[in-house]
Amino acid sequence: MFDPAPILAGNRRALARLLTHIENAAPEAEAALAALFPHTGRAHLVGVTGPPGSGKSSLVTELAKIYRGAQRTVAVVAVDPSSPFTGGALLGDRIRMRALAGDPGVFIRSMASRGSLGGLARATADVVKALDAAGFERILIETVGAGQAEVDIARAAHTTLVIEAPGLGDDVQAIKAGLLEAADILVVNKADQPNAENTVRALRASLDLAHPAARAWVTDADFAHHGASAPPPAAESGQPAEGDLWLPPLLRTVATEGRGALELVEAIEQHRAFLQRSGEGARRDRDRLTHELETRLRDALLAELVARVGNGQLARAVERVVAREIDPGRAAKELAEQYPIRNT
Ligand SMILES: Nc1nc2c(ncn2[C@@H]2O[C@H](COP(=O)(O)OP(=O)(O)O)[C@@H](O)[C@H]2O)c(=O)[nH]1
Ligand SMILES: [Mg+2]
Repeated sequence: MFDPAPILAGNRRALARLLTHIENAAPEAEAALAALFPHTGRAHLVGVTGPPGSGKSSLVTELAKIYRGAQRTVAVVAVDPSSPFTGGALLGDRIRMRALAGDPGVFIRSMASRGSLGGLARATADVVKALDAAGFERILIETVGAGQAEVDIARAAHTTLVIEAPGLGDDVQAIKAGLLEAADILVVNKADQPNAENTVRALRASLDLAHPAARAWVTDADFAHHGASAPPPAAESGQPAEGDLWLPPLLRTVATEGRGALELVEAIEQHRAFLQRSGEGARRDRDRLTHELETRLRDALLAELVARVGNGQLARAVERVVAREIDPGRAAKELAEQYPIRNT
């Protein structure tokens, strides 16, 4: 029997052990997560995504420092499938994070790259649940905004930051439209670089495409955060006449000097307040849990089906589809019909 008490009481060794079980998809993890689940839902999850080298880790460190200064406990989850646990990038992260070492109000975890990216996304979600149950108030999740799995991880957060920086080549183009749509706050880091304004301009142009109605609200005075939660424009057709609307602000930061980090924390907290008062937070929570339940149900049913019809039959169906003897839809239906629904 898993005893959740040590983790709920903040025992770091018990927590670290559980996180390892989760990463290894060990059988112990399932029971532990079930016991901890009623204690989740309190943390505010912040996804930090963007291209490699844009300064995500540097920014996350600054955000963590500010939260600690405000007596908030913070957990950091660094997800980078391209860098294994002992890889150079994460070593760099560790050195950077040394400023936070030894602080019992901070917990830092780098996710090892194991199995599929889908598996990584699930393991990350479960690691975050464990940290949430352990009482960390803010959980910062760093991911490289490269593929769908990373976008999914970022989307699973309450507040998603998309970080850009000048000098990364054709950088803004590299931001997937889906990622930009998922952005609650946009950051141009490395604002100390001379070509930062080009990045700001390019990002704002992309933002206009992703959020056409937001155009008038994207403000970006130097290192100042302007009220991002504005009433919708009365003149704009098709807009609700009242209610809360969040329009992603665009902020500039210099992570290496900590500039703009306080404004960024303020923007995150404003977004959190917006989610709470508008009901949008509850809606996102429901969406996230619905999605998780459906994904797990699909996986379970598929595993069950494969166990019943056998791999041979599945392989034969694939061959028939490849040979164009049968279309994938019919093949799936035929297999599914062999799955007896029990009424017990
Ligand atoms: N000039 C400048 N360099 C920065 C800034 N933020 C981060 N860097 C540097 O950019 C490099 C990549 O930063 P890192 O935080 O590891 O980026 P990540 O790959 O997105 O996590 C490091 O050498 C940082 O020191 C900044 O605001 N200005
Ligand atoms: Mg990093």
